[in-house]
Amino acid sequence: MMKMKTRPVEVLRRGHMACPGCGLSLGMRMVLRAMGPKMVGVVVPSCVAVTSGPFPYTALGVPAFHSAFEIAAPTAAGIAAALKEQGKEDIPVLAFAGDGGTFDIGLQSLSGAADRNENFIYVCMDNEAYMNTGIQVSSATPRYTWTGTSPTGNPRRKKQIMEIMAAHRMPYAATASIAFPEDLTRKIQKAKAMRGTRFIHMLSPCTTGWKIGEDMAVKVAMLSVETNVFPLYEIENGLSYTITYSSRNLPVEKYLMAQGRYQHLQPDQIQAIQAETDRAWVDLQGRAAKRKEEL
Ligand SMILES: Cc1ncc(C[n+]2csc(CCOP(=O)(O)OP(=O)(O)O)c2C)c(N)n1
Ligand SMILES: [Mg+2]
Repeated sequence: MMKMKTRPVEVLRRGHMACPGCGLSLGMRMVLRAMGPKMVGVVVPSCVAVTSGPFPYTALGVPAFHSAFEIAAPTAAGIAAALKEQGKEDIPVLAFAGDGGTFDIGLQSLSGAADRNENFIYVCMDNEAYMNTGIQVSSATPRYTWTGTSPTGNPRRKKQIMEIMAAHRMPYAATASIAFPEDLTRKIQKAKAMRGTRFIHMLSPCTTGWKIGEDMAVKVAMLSVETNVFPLYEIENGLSYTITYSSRNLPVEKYLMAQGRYQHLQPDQIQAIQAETDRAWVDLQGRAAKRKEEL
């Protein structure tokens, strides 16, 4: 008998409203596929909401609540509490928000929810700027990056959101990439099997804001990992670090020069980004090694 391959259930439907080649919508699709159709979603103003589509249409094949920009986390916490009250604790709640909605305007409400260890999964789709409003700097925008409000390059450094989340000593926090779907799927499934506040940080290449071709989102995401600009790792209980993919340690220039938003960089700026990336990578390896020593 011919072996039939079972196709995964696609929770993000066809005909969504994202730009062609959007890395964020691909990430949403992978996350939702890993979650499966039995869940409740939360979206807030961002490209996540654009992808989901305007009322009365939706590309999300699950019930979802479109909340306000600054309250993705408490909205998810409230829905989880209501489901518990109804005896439906087997239905997970997952919130999507952008980097602006997470690193900036939603940070205090996310921190409060994580401090209370509310029961939801939070996925930050980080495209490193306020994209759907026209490419403005956020605190997730890396140093020297071109955006509409940093035309000569962002003078500030990227906020270290994983360190902030780890400081809450929450059950689970992980980075994930659309270029590593198996790692991403495993992390979502692991998070789904846990309880309490779980945080996923996903770098989401944006064709428009990063000035890359429609066929480049996955390649650029892959280069972010292989250059250690965006390492793949997870943190359990805020303390136990595990690197989940050994990168090829490629020079950061390969990642930077693949994108229009970095074409203005001078050699000394590329060197500074390389040095900072190296320092962060050594620091991360140290944290992961410390964990092994302790076990
Ligand atoms: C309180 C509030 N302020 C501002 C806005 C306008 N607004 C909607 S989406 C958005 C940008 C969102 O940026 P980000 O969270 O990074 O998501 P992205 O669009 O990049 O996916 C802004 C400023 C809003 N909806 N609500
Ligand atoms: Mg953004």
